[in-house]
Amino acid sequence: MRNRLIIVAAVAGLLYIFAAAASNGSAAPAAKKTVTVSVADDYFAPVAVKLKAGDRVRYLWSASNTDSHNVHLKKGPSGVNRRKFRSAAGQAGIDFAPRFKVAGKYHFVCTLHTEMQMDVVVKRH
Ligand SMILES: [Cu+2]
Repeated sequence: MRNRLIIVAAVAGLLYIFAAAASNGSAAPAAKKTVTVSVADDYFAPVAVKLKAGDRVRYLWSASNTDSHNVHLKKGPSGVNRRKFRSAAGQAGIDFAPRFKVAGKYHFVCTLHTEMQMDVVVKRH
């Protein structure tokens, strides 16, 4: 009886190990994701976003804005072209969805409202 229990436990353990190996070995690369950040009067939401390299942020200007806003990269990882992380300014209807290829910390501001700040942290895969 005790032997049977040991065998059952051993088989369960092996199955667990095989399942773990299969999920690690054959897993497709994680799908790229897009995180939406609201650009509103006068704040970003959320103010902290975590991504993996290759993901995007879609900045979505709130339809109820009465102020004009922009999104400008103030500080980013070395080697990143800051001009690619600069939106136009406006109240609404702006399309800005940069992709983050380089790992590191990105600090964004609205240059029209210095209290509007947010961070994107990008990790390597
Ligand atoms: Cu603003």
